[in-house]
Amino acid sequence: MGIFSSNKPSLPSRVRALSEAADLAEGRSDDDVVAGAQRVVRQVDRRLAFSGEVTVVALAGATGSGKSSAFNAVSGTTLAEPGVTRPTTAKAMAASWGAEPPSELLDWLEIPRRHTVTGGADDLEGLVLLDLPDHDSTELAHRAEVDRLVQLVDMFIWVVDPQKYADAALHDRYLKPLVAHSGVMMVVLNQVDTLSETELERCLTDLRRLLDSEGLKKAQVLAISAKTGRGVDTLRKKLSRSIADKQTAARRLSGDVDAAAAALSVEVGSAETRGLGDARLKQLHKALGEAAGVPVVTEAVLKAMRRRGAAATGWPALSWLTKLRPDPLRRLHLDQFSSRSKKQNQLEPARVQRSSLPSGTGVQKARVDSALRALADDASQGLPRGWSAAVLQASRREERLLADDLDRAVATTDLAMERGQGYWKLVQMLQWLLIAVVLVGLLWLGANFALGYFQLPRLPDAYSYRGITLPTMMVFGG
Ligand SMILES: Nc1nc2c(ncn2[C@@H]2O[C@H](COP(=O)(O)OP(=O)(O)O)[C@@H](O)[C@H]2O)c(=O)[nH]1
Ligand SMILES: [Mg+2]
Repeated sequence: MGIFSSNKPSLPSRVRALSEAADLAEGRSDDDVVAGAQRVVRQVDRRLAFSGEVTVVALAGATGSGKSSAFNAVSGTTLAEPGVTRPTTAKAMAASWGAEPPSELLDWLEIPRRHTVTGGADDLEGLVLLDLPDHDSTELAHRAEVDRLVQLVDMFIWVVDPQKYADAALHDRYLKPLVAHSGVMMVVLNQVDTLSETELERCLTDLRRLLDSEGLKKAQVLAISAKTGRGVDTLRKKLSRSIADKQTAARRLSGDVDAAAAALSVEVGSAETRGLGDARLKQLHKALGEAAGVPVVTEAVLKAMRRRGAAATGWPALSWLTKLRPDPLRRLHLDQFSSRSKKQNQLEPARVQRSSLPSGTGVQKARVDSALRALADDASQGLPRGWSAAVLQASRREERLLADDLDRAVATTDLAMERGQGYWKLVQMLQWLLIAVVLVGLLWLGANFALGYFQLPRLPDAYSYRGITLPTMMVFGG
């Protein structure tokens, strides 16, 4: 699948491919995985429909890590209330930079509390900064809101503090599952004013090592103090850069497509599609032919052909006797006259009547069955179980029609009984010629006998060999 190549096709075309794959996998692969892929397709379509000029960045983290403080420090406002008595509101808050607030995008994100940041430098133009609820809140609704928005935002800033940066709740529940999005992820170590420089260094090294071990090498790490303002400028610069190339949203969505495609690919398998083997096809065709009565027809045609050949080429004086025997094709109602043979007034089956064929026996049907199964097994080799079951099912879907089609195929086959009869004519002509020779010889001998009786001179001997005359030769030779 092109989805995994390093030289990736465009995001829209990859989404269409994912959509098609998910639709095809429906009912054949794990329902959750398929639903997940379909959700990603919907989300990408929705997000791409909104302006690419806007980048939505979420400040997320544990209670008291300093999300609200960082929000205020970056925005240069006091919109967020740091350190308020918990629980705080379950809803996220948004601050947007730029002349026009992206209302429709915020509607889609379902964020009711919105502010527009005016004044100051416009290096953050196009940024929508979200202050999320605490992911470790005792309130279920808060955690649910975090989980919902984590699916939708373009970029993450995980705010951690020196005490809880290695917290398993954060790493296991959020960071590791978001590995496909490490390119749009920052981990900000806040409250560094509480650390000595050596402690800070040790802390940063440990955090980096931890993230690397989780496969989050691309995630950026930054130390700030929302209180003293240390590192906040750097954070703003990094944000500004992420916004400037306007690719952050696409990068996030691309990660979603990658993750969904990878999950789906496990369900679909990566087996090469094999063609149908010749030997297996032959086996199936043979079984089908037998079930449809082809050998019976072949046998009957052969017998009929022999009989007719004998009738046509046998001694004309006796050939009527052969015609008295029943035609083997009549039993199968194969003795239909084709328009062509009617003209020639010749018995010639052109078509087989379907109703007259013996229907396949149990053995023959079982043979078709096993040939079909062998073919389906072959074709679905290496596929996950749901898919090989689908192949087998598909191979049987037209089974009812198959019997009909087979009957029709046999019934509409031209038996070509008129072929190969040219030499019958030749033999027939030869027969009559020889009979004529015998008759001429007899007449000749008779004439000589009559002439001798009346003591008249006999006919001159045209030719004789060792005393045997030509008319005698004609009679016996003919
Ligand atoms: N020393 C210090 N305290 C901070 C810093 N950032 C936030 N705090 C304090 O940590 C507490 C929680 O901060 P808050 O922004 O409300 O965290 P939130 O729960 O993640 O939104 C507040 O009392 C802040 O004053 C910082 O950089 N240094
Ligand atoms: Mg807060």
